[in-house]
Amino acid sequence: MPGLHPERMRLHDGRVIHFPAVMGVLNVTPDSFSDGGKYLDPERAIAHALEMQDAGADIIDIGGESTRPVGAQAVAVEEELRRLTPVLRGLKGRLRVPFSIDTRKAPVVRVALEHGAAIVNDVTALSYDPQMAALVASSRSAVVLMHMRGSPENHMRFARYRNVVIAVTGYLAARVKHAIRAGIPQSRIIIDPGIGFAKTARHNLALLNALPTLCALGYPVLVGTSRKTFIRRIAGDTAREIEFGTAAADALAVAAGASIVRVHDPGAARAAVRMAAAMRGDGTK
Ligand code: PMM
Repeated sequence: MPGLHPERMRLHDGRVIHFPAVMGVLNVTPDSFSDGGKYLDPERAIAHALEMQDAGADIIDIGGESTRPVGAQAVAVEEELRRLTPVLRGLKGRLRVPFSIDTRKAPVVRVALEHGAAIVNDVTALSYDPQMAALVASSRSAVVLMHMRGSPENHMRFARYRNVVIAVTGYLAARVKHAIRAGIPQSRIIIDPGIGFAKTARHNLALLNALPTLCALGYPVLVGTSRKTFIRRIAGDTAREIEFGTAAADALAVAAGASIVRVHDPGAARAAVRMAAAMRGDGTK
């Protein structure tokens, strides 16, 4: 099993992601929470992925279906692929850093893998599409298993817990077991508490405070707080307040043991993450 604070992950193509790492978000969607519609045009999406790479993103997370925490609309496989394919094609040979595909659907993963995806980011932790676990296992890609309740369309109805930390930790432990049983190696599994998914601000804060408990499961932990509603509520709603609030949350998440932060502004996150890693004693990366 990987150590408490894993230092790196080796991908199936031999590339290595050093932790703590910054994952830059590319939403090729009309309706994502903070950047919906901005990158629906393939040329703009491609340019933005390359900008994020230049700004210091270690991974680019590409998605064609919004999973925003307030009532996202389900998208058919054909539409998801129509949005993603020109972007994946356009990035071929230009993206040096690995990319993940943010989807819950196996047919979308298949196409992304053909275009070089190294990580599958499934917000349903391999529970939505029955073919997903076997596909991830056979492709030897890494996988992000995220906690959510309900579906991206209705999850806020399920934001009630006796103890959110115990619920999320137990769920992720069970999904890890499922992934391993399907043949996914332990060394390619990443877990994620799913900040904002079926969670109120109080739940998000409890989980961020409990990151050492999640890290104790022994897998790299990914945290996605970027521009989410609870950041806006706490830090303020101007662009600067949202960005500083996100950077503070990223730094503290890394200080508490997170291995990957998923963000819209990789430049800001990189500085915050480097600082936190240095203060945690990991050197300056
Ligand atoms: N958040 C969003 C989408 N995908 N994937 C993972 N693994 N973790 C997250 O926290 C996460 C995700 C929603 O945010 P966006 O609409 O700003 O991309």
